[in-house]
Amino acid sequence: MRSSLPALAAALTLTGATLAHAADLTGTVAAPVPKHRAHAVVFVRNAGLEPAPQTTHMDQVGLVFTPRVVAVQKGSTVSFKNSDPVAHNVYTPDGKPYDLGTWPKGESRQQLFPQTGAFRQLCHVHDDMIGWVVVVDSKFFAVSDKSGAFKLTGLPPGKYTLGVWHEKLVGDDVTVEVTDAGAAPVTVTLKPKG
Ligand SMILES: [Cu+2]
Repeated sequence: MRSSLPALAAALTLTGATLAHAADLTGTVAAPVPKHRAHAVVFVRNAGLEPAPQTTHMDQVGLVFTPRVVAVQKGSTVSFKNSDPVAHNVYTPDGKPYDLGTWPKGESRQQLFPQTGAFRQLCHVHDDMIGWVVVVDSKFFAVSDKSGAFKLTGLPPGKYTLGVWHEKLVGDDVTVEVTDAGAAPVTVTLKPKG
């Protein structure tokens, strides 16, 4: 083991050098009512980077879409799982509407999201269930937690415009700068629509 330590140290140094120019941007979403700090999607509007679509998961647990809001990059897939002992359905009336059908516990169905926008996810079996898939044209995005905190990871140095989406509120764009030294925490303020 001892002989491998220099190699390990070299590898760590290399990793550090590779990541030195990217920074994490932390921030907080502020809202007039504390409960609305959560589930805001904060995203970089102008990163200008290669797309990197992924598969993201949304579950149905205890008759609730969990998480309530998922954000994905345009071209990504969302896998909808049913974890309840009752059948659930997933459909949206938004954008190009779809209905994925109804399926039992333990099964999943996938949907591709090729267009940007905010798409409600609803269930024909349970009228009060609602979740959101928010599709952004960006590789840098985050959903705020209960306290309003969010983190955009791995931003290269540069000036960026942050946009925000919330199911009930709106917010102005915020300009931020990431330098080799990192980025100052940012506050994104939500306000009532109109
Ligand atoms: Cu349901």
